Amino acid sequence: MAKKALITGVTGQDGGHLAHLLHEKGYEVFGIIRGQRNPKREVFEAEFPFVQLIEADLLDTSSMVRAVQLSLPDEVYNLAAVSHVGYSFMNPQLTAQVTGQGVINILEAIRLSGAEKSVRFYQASTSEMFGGLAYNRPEKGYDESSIFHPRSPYGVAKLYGYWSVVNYRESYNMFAVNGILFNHEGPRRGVEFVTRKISNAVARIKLGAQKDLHLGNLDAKRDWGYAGDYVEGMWRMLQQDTPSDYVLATGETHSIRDFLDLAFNEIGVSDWSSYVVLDKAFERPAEVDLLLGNPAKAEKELGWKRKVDFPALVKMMVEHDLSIEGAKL
Ligand code: G4F
Repeated sequence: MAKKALITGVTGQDGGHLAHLLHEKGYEVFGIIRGQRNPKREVFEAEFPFVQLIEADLLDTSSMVRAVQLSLPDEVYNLAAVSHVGYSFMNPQLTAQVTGQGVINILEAIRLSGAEKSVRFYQASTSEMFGGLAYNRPEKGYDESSIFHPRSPYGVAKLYGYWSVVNYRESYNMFAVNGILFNHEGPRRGVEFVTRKISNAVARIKLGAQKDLHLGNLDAKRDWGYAGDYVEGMWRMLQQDTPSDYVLATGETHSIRDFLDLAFNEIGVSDWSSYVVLDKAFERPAEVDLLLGNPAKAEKELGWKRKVDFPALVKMMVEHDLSIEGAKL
């Protein structure tokens, strides 16, 4: 019989990649969709006709119980969150409820359905739980034993979710794991995130549809991988004999300036300074200056390794945006 998976956040970047991966692996895939007449539904159904959508909301545990009872999943992937760090500063309480408390709600929904012994649970934890250079950065990058020091309402809420997963594993013997994922990008990324904002703007500048690009802190460094590689790691975590938490990362870090160099290079521009406008509106009250992950445990125990490197990622994103933006003209 086909395995069944339930994905929250299925309409997001990782949800799309994961739905495709699980479908290819022969899973019956269920996804949570939020809200009445969600405008994303039509577009989503056109690309993912194989995903059975269930209307529910992480903030409403009874609806999550219903989703678990309807889908009877073998695996649950909690990818739903208020996921934009900048937005979380403007909406800290909503972020706490969805990104933090939401984890408890779905874990409780699994327990209330009596499925805590049969379901394997994946929690989308994040490198934003680490604080950056000033906060205990190990030589080889952050790993599973590094100290946390979140620097945003988003990071704080994710840390609550992280410890909730550990607590449910220890208290109820649940197969529940945290994937501590460093930044992962690609053509499915929303334009509110810096990589896609840049690739999209570069394409539009090339096509004459945009003049400049407003950005905040260009000196921050991130460990950027390709989202398609990372969902494979999520799945592998749930196929292990025993539950454990894993860092997924590339082991390299690059600045926003590095991303700009490569992206503008794709359209033949070597000096992007006349296109980029520094704009305080995109700076954050507290910044994580540097993220570098050490994926050694995942490489050893899961046999996972990223396939797409940084230059290939930037190229993929700019080429994609040139193609979709070109088609709009
Ligand atoms: O692309 P970002 O918004 O991603 P950020 O904050 O690193 O968070 C992403 O990765 C996390 C994993 O570490 C996830 F947990 C999280 O959900 C999300 O996917 O910003 C990256 C960097 C920051 O330092 C930001 O200050 O880019 C800097 N930046 C500079 N100008 C900008 C901009 N970020 C955005 N979004 N927009 C700008 O105009």
